[in-house]
Amino acid sequence: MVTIVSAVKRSEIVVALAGTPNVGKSAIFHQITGADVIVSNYPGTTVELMEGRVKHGDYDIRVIDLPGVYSLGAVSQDELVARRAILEQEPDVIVNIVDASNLERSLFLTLQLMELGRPMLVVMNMYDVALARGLHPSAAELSKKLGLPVITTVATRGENVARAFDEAVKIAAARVRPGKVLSLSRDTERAIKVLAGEIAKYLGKVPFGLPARTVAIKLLEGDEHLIKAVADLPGSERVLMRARRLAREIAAKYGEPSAYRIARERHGIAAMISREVTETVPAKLKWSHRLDNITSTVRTGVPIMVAIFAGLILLLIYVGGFLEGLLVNGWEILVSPALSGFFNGLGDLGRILDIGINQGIIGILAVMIPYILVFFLVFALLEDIGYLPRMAFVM
Ligand SMILES: Nc1nc2c(ncn2[C@@H]2O[C@H](COP(=O)(O)OP(=O)(O)O)[C@@H](O)[C@H]2O)c(=O)[nH]1
Ligand SMILES: [Mg+2]
Repeated sequence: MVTIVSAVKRSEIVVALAGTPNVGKSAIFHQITGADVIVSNYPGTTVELMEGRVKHGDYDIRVIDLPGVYSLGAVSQDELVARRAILEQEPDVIVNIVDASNLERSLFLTLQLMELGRPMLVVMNMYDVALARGLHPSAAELSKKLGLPVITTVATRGENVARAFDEAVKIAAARVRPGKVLSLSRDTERAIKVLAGEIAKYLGKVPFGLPARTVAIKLLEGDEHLIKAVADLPGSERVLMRARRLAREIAAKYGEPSAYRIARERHGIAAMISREVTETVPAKLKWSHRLDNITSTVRTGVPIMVAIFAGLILLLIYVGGFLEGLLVNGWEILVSPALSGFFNGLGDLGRILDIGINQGIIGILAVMIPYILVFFLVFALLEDIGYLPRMAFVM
């Protein structure tokens, strides 16, 4: 017998943007949706949710900008809304925006989003910031680790955003679900397996159509929202009791509440993936930084200081000497004869004055102006370019 699966063409696709705060979610949301945006409170909460509509090929797309959160726990209202919006609105694709320059922190949320088992795309934004910091996270490597498609973007410049959106729509239309499960520690996985077995066996149905493994993890974490959802179902008592017992065992073994233990294991996975997919290249220093480094470390700074002083002395000898010759000769050829002629006409006193004034002025022209002026000009320049404090530093 052939089962005919309903082939009704879905014309509406719901895309949910999820990510930690400040990863560029809004920047991407506005580029995708343009001006057609509705802001409303999520039902029963004070948390604002933005929604935009846009046409894409045959599809009407509804884009939801979820609150930025670091985790999908049920602790803060933002977290709960982000989670409820995903569980209740059933987006056809979750677009998880991560920060390429701080992957580790972003991936903690990614791991939790993956557990929801919905079609998903990872957008690695802030790629320019990562590169500027000498970080080269590889989209291909990350994709391999997560078992999800990954696209890099620079939202502020609009780079790759249209491609990411195309890809998201494709994933939604094809309903590709993440195939990969990232395992926690062996002990935790054992508890999860036992509890997931109980859930499958005793619970009439799984809340929100979540995978049994995910519900098991949430119950082990003592997640209020999921506990409530499970409590309404037939067969819940046995499952919840088992969950409490397993959570106590984890807590006793590790000396911390099971929720902390599970969070710690997720952090460990996030850190490991981030390390493994990111190549670190020392960022190219700007020339001013390099100059700063070489002038203010002793090994290179002292020779540079000696060279600058030697240069200053040579400059004084040559430029000062040249100016001295110019000024003294100029004075003696152009001014001195006329001055002497004038004073000599005044008799003996005049001759004495002539010698005094002439010598005095020649002294000024020979020393004060050429050497001291050059010296101060050079010092003013060194001060202005900021060398003097560096020189003081190496001394
Ligand atoms: N350099 C750089 N800045 C970005 C990028 N994407 C977003 N930003 C900036 O990062 C800040 C946070 O972006 P926003 O979209 O508000 O983040 P949200 O909190 O995730 O909604 C804003 O100042 C953006 O202009 C990017 O790819 N590169
Ligand atoms: Mg935002």
